[in-house]
Amino acid sequence: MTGSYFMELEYRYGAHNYKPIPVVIEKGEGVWVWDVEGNKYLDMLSAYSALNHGHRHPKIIEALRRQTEKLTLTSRAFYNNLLGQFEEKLALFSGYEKVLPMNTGAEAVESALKIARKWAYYKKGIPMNKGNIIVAEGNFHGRTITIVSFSTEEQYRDGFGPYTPGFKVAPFGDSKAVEKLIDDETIGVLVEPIQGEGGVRVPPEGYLRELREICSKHRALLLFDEIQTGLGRTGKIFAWHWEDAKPDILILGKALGGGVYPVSAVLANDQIMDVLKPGDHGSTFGGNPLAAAVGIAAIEVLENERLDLRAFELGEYFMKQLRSIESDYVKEVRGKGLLIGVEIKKEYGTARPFCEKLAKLGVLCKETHDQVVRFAPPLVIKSEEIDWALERISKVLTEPIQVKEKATENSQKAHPLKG
Ligand code: IF1
Repeated sequence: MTGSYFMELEYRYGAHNYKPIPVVIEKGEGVWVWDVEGNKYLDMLSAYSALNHGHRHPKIIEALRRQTEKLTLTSRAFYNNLLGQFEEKLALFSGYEKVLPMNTGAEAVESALKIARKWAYYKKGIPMNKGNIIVAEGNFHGRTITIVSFSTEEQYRDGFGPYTPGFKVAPFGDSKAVEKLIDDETIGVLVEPIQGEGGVRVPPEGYLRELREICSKHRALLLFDEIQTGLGRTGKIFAWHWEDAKPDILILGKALGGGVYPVSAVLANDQIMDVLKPGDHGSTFGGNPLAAAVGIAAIEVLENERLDLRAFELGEYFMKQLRSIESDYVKEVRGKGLLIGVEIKKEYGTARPFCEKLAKLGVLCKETHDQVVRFAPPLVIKSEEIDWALERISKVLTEPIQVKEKATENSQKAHPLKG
């Protein structure tokens, strides 16, 4: 069966909310994946950092397999013997007293917002239901109605109102603008330490630390969404370590599931987390024994293989090599650790054709925000494999291109196999 069969099938029966790069993957191992026609690719997207451990890491697969032979789901109506072990592991590893286990990133963000709001009304004394939370322009925290309510990206909001009130937006990277927005009803500040979807935007140095100071000064909560930046990706276990700016509430997801299972969590200390009482919040699948087994293994692998250090060292190397490519098309190379964006100058069209060409040469990556090619390989990648990718990236960034006029037709509706 060729790839087009499976693409047609998805197109026929699936909602058209994506326009994937036309590669149909059927097998993955480590940093490599294979398509249905047997072609091999280096995965430089890693499911947006959910595959920090690489595809099917043996220790994680083993933990998953072993747990499937004993118990997979109980719901939180009962205890299971794995959950407490996972919570202990994650709490000690992250430096927080309490863990709230959820499944997806958006759910964890929603949960964090609920906790922050409840803390503000019951502990800080903000008048009930009057609080506001400050977020950053260009944010991406998920797709629920509340989360898209404070997105600044029109497409993510359009048609999904009415929107949830209670959010204010400050420019990303500008701590003074945040402080100006703080008033007596401010609950807290929610940001990504580096904006992923926003185009791999690294804030000016000091931003995270200044936000920490501002929040402490005004008794507002600092919330970091480290769903994408956490667990080694930026060259530190958490991106907040770069500036020693510990948030009051830390939100994790993606790689917490070791690339095999959705596992997310909210972390906070007792005095914040204890606003949740039995019945206030929950999830059928959150904290299930399979998720807990996988989560423990994911953290163990991260620690044992020092994936944070790998990201640090290889990220420096990769970024240096990318910067040394003499390309007319590149406006900027930026990032931290192995979260790297290559911005393409507007006059050379969007980043998409570069990603498509790279896919043809065996390097999988994905554009973000039209102009940026994002490289975020699994953290288990070796320097030879980075060199293998660099050869191809260098070719695509230096060979002549045809600049196409921007299509006027709505790209979301275009057939994936045509055009
Ligand atoms: C898609 C983007 C990345 C996230 C941060 C929360 C979530 C995400 C910082 C929600 C999710 C994903 C979602 C995925 C593509 C991807 C993405 F391009 F859309 F923005 F990574 F950059 N916070 N990001 O990055 O987590 O509920 O999805 O588990 O197609 O929407 P989720």
